[in-house]
Amino acid sequence: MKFLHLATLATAALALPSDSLAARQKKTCTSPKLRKSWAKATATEKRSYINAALCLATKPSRLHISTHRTLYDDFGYIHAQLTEPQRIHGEPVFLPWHRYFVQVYEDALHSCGYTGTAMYWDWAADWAAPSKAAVWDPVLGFGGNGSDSADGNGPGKLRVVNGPFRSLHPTYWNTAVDPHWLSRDWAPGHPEGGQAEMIGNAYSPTVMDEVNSWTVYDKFWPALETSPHGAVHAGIGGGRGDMGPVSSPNDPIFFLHHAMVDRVWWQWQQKDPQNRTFAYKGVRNDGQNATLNDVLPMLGLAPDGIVRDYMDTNGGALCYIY
Ligand SMILES: [Cu+2]
Repeated sequence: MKFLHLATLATAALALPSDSLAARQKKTCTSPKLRKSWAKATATEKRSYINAALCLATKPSRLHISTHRTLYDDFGYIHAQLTEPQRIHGEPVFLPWHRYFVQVYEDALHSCGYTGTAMYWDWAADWAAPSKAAVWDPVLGFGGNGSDSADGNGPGKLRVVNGPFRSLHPTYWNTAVDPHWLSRDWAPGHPEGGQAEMIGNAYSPTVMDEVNSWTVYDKFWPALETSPHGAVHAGIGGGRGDMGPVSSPNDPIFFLHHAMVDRVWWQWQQKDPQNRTFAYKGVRNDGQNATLNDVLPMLGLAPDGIVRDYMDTNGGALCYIY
């Protein structure tokens, strides 16, 4: 028994470098692709993106587990599994892990015929009236809020009733198998108290200036993760929508949100590339100091990565700019 355990550990240790090597697919990045804002993309680009996002729900799962069958469900599942217990939030790996995750999603869209790049929702530009943003367009967007009156889900989840994703039927709610229709539960605004809808005040220019004013990574990432990032999740997901629980990649808007988080980080890095591109510091949830050699687990959805290869969007395993 003991021998078996040691053997397993040894195999795991041996397997790590080659897996990571495969993950890196290191190539020189000579012509980085430009990631666009959804609001600025053409109708053709939007249609193509939406069709590929829908196609993921027709592709087989890569995970070989019996509870679900599609590549679409893999994303919500992986994110939930890596959050309970916590391995990807509240620690320095938050930014590079989600950067890699968005890239894995972009690659999956390519397997569904999409030829463009990941796109972002510039919520910092839309903070005062987030519900009016182009991303919620019922034809060339992700549809709108969930509805109290829509049946099919039960009372705990507000089904999205319009837009191209209204028939999405995610398998997971948090880590539990709980098939339901895609749900959203936008946080209402309180104009009398100066509170914007969807908790927009938490990603206002004032807040973004504060976040961006930090000059060291271990102050910058928690500021970005806690307020703007968390508020957008809670503002869209509320208590009864998919962006709330840890299976949040169920909602396709997750990837436009996280591309925006990635863009804020990228812009921060660009302000002082020499010092910030590989700036990576802080304490991990296991109490150890974070290092550039830390692993980015993908649980079989894609090869595990190494933080170092996901710090520079213009080198390592990546090749894009914003
Ligand atoms: Cu996350």
